[in-house]
Amino acid sequence: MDKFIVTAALTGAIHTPTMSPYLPITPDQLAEEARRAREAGAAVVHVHARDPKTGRPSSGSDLFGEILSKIKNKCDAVICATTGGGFGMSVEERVRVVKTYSPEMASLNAGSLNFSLHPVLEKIQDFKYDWEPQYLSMSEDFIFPNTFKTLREFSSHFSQEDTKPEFEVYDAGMLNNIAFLLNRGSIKKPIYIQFVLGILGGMQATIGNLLFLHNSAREILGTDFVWSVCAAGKNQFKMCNAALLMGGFTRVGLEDNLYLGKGKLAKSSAEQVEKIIRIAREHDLEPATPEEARSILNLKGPQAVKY
Ligand code: KMH
Ligand code: ZN
Repeated sequence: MDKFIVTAALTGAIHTPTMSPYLPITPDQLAEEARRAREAGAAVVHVHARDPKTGRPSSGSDLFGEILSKIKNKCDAVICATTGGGFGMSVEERVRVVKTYSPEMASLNAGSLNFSLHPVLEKIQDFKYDWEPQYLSMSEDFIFPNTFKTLREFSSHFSQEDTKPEFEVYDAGMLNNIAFLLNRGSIKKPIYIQFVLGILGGMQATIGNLLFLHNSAREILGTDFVWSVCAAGKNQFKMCNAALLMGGFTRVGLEDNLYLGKGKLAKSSAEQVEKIIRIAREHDLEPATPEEARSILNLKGPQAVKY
């Protein structure tokens, strides 16, 4: 049986509490959601921190440490911590989780882009918290900064901690950035790429775009990479299905998509994990365990983290 890695992105920093009552906020909720996603077949959980009282994306280091250790105590999934953080966080705030807690893996956004969610304000008027409309509205004027200086500095912190970068690639130019970092010796092969589609500011979540990005990656990186697809919004499962047929891995979770199907809110990321595994088994594909994912991704192991 071929094995594929399922990542569950539990909460993120783009959806806000009013959008779904199922969005996990507190460290205990995140640890429970990680356990459920692992039980459903996810090998990796991708996590952000949120203020436990208001659900606002947070760069609080102690908070992130509490989340990481609670997840580690509840399940053996690989933890991929975000260095993307939330709208408006400084690069120092974003990368602190790697320097402080030395996770096995963390996201490394491979370039800058407009990254907005402001149109959602046309659909929701009453918010639970004042910060929500302000946060969403500021995203109209937000550029997600990942300059070459940031890429160099982040790569250096990742290699110092032996933290595996999951390169978030939103468009083809970012593949060139990865090649640049390889040529400079800032990073080393094999590369792990998360193709991120469907974000307002990035490429649309279409099969044509995924094929284009995959072919571009092959041209630039040869075959020394493994990859996954993260599609935000309603095309999440279509794109994950395409990735399965292309030999890629899949990312689901409420960070990227709040729904299980048309008009039906997902009650947990675990429900989405179950759905993509059901689809995969129709193609005779089995989900990798966390240990298998560690070997596929050359991770240092949970004993080497600092949380
Ligand atoms: N929110 C996803 C679209 C990160 O956390 O560094 C991209 C992401 C980036 O997960
Ligand atoms: Zn994220």
